[in-house]
Amino acid sequence: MRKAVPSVITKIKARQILDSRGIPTVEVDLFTHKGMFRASVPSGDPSGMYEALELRDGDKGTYLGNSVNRAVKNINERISEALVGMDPILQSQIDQAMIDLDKTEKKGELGANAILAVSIAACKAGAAEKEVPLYKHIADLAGKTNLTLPVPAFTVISGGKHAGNNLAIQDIMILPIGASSFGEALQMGSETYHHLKAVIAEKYGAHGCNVGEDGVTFGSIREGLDLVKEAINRTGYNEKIKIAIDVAATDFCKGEEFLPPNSQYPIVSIEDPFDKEDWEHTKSTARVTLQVVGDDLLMSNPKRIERAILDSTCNALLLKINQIGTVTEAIEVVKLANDVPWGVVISHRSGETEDSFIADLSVGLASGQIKAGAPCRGERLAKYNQLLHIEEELGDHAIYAGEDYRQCL
Ligand code: 2PG
Ligand code: MG
Repeated sequence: MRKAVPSVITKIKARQILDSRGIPTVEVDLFTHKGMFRASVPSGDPSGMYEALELRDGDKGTYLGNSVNRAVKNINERISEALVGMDPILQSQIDQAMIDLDKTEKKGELGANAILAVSIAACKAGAAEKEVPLYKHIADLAGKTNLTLPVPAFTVISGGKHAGNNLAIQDIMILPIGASSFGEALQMGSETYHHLKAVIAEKYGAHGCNVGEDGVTFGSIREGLDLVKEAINRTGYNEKIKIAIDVAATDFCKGEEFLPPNSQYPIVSIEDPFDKEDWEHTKSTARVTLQVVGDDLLMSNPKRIERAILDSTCNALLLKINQIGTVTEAIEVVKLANDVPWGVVISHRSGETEDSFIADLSVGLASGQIKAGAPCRGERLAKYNQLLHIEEELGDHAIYAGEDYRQCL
């Protein structure tokens, strides 16, 4: 319901903060007559030339070249000048104004980190202006009516670039698809995680457990899967918890087939089984019933998503909002995936902040799945705990995606 005096953006103030890896990132405070709305952006290992560009200062003497003072300045001067006076409800107009101001394909002029921070803050302000929860505002923007709590993909073992161990693949995750609510799924994830710590400590001693960038870290693929299977057995949830893996093959193999030993393990989802430019091998995944998630393959880029849809090179989209750069464009690529229909995983980055925006995004877009790391570390739990808040707020209307996690349209 609109008021007699519509609220407008009155001020935008950005600053540099540090992310969960201790690397600078952008935070913004956006003001309307309703108050102040804060947002910050994540950062990950860059996947390649098709993703939106993070603007970093490159001065090796300051934060090893990673400071984001130019992106902050772009918000405080150019973006602020363009957006002050705009109605925060008009998300697509706000995002388009920044795209027009930037004028480059990959948002390298203002920085995708600058643009996304403002886009998210404006989305929060838009929800407040309408006096609805953030997830509801996002659902309205996307034309969705079926608010749904996603199945969480909890990272329980990290490898690859995210950990200092010998495990080639990047993540082993657990999906509590048999839970009856998000709250129960979080309990299952936490219990499995703590059983896993005990299983590893019994086998290798306490030094076998480390906390990696997204969660716990560990050794070889089969060894890792056996440990996770044993931890799930100890919880007693067995059939209710499935396994997903992120191979992140670009980081370690070219043109080689990675075959998950899914006959022995309850693996239901596999991410990036081949190098990101290996479209030929990836085609072989079209025949599988397994969920094949495109992360590095797609880079959340609409052109690559369209190609993958035509070539049937995967059957699920991993959406990393900072690879695309605005809330409006994130909604559009999810629509592309929904139309196929593909599964949709809303994803965090390895470098995160306490901002829980992706939790609301996953409910508003009814993505069915969220990947936000281990059930430990504050910046990961910020997302999972926000989903608890949303479930509580929705009460009897709360729907947990559960076994429909791949086709939650
Ligand atoms: C991934 C993500 C999250 P990064 O590969 O799925 O784990 O990693 O943010 O480093 O790209
Ligand atoms: Mg990945």
